[in-house]
Amino acid sequence: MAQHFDFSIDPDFTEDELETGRLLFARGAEFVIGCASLSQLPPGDRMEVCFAGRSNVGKSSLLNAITGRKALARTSNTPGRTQQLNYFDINSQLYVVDLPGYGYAEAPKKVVEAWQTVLHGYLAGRANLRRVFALIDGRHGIKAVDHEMFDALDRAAVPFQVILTKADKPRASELEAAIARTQEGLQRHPTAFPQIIITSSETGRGVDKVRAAIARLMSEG
Ligand SMILES: Nc1nc2c(ncn2[C@@H]2O[C@H](COP(=O)(O)OP(=O)(O)OP(=O)(O)O)[C@@H](O)[C@H]2O)c(=O)[nH]1
Ligand SMILES: [Mg+2]
Repeated sequence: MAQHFDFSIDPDFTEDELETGRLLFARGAEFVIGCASLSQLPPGDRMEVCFAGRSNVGKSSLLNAITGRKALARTSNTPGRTQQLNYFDINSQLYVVDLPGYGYAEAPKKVVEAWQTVLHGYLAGRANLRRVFALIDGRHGIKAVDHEMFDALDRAAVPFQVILTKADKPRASELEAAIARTQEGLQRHPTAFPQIIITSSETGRGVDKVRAAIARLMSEG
């Protein structure tokens, strides 16, 4: 019998946890290195989380939002712009990694294949990677390429948590539908974390919860 998972929306954090999250990122972030290959990764001497998702889903924008820095990570209207694993250091305690987007149809096949190798090698092999934040566009919900990525995470037993992005764009009813489809789609992924965070880098919605979720992970050691 298939197991049934409940995916709750917008986890509750205490005031203390939200404050801890705010403080964690209050001193901003520093760009460390952009890695084009696995041999360039910095030593895994601290906790690490990463932002993964389709091209243009809003990974770099969310990183800028949680660090309160408008142009820390480069954002772009041109999909596929982030071509490296971009490492950001938070207080010498934590790495947040901005990953290159996947599923960009117009990228040359060779480029796509090379990236998949790097990406999958990273996701499966990075011992200090505690959680992947899997960003999904709040207008569309999970697509086939996202399922492929989630399957890879399931196989590598890397826990991931879904963050819906661009929540300012869809109408309320469209957002509700995308949430429902996402909850449904996650049923088949045993390594999905059972809480979904709804965000907008434009309005700031949910940004405090992303910070608190990362701070909670750190407090869990
Ligand atoms: N309305 C709205 N637009 C957003 C939001 N987040 C990102 N965008 C826009 O979406 C586009 C892509 O954002 P990025 O943050 O560069 O997306 P990305 O996932 O890093 O893209 P790649 O690095 O190419 O994979 C930019 O034009 C952003 O301004 C949001 O919350 N609301
Ligand atoms: Mg980017």
